[in-house]
Amino acid sequence: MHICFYQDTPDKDQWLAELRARLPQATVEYWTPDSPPADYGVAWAPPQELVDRQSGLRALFNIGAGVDRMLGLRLPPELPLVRLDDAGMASQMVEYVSHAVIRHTRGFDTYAAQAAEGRWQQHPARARSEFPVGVMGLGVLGQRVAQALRALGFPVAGWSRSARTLTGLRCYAGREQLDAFLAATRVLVCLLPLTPDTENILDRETLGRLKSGAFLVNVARGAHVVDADLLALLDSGHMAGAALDVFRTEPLPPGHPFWRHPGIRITPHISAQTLRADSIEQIAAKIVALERGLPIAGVVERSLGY
Ligand code: NDP
Ligand code: OXD
Repeated sequence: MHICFYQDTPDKDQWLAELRARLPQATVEYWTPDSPPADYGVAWAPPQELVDRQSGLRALFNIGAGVDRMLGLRLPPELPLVRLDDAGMASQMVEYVSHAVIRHTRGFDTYAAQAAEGRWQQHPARARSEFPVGVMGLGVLGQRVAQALRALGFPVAGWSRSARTLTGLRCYAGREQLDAFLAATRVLVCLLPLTPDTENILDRETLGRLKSGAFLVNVARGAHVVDADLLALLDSGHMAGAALDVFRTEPLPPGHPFWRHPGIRITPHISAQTLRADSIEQIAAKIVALERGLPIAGVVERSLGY
């Protein structure tokens, strides 16, 4: 069995070594245009040339949960594309979003600013019921985040494409229920995949439907948000702030107004990082299953884009 690997990151040699150790029966090579035909591809953001030259792949594994970049390539229609399922990302996402929400709802930025001035001043506590949370995307990550915020005592609703029933969550589905979901939400968490249906979904109109003093946590993809609309709503006071981990252009360009906006907290796409050991274990187990003719989870529904 031959596996071609591609990921343009400093730890690519460790990936190769650990894939080889986990799959000793396989030949695992870093992909180059001269690589021999492989049975499986394991890649993050590969060039089109890899897909074009490796036309005999039995499956292509995406080293991430979001497959928008892979689907930006011309892939053979019948090639199974497999995403990472959690692989250690859900608990990181829970930590990141819980931190962002609590930092906002407890006013910790205000206290940090006061401490920097040496000022001792208490503000009235605010009830969690003042901050109804809405999680867009109730998949592998969104469900875990929604349940964690609920366990922290926030009222939590969720929105997905198909109707779902989840304990303790008010669930909304489809475009026809989007307005009602937004109107009931003050803290909006975006955990949608980026697809033609969800690109630019967070614009002046949708964000404008949130309860006033809204707060956005975007940990999905930058292209979900219309940047100028978010800035306008922050400046108008309709939105109280945003925690943004993902951007249309990454790295976020130095002159982008998000960097300077006092209501925006920025992190460099780290809310849930790919964990090498967990990811290799998951991918290798799926390759072994495929070799045995068994079904695997995480195969992308190409017609839906996620
Ligand atoms: P899943 O594919 O498991 O879940 C996607 C969810 O979004 C599902 O609930 C799905 O609905 C819903 N959805 C999809 N399209 C629509 C639509 N048009 N309208 C309403 N709901 C829709 O994804 P994950 O939870 O694993 O990951 C979500 C995204 O998070 C990834 O695609 C990726 O972009 C991002 N991500 C970001 C990371 C970071 O570090 N910042 C790390 C990892 C992921 P349904 O339930 O009906 O299928
Ligand atoms: C992913 C990501 O999609 O890291 O896994 O953004």
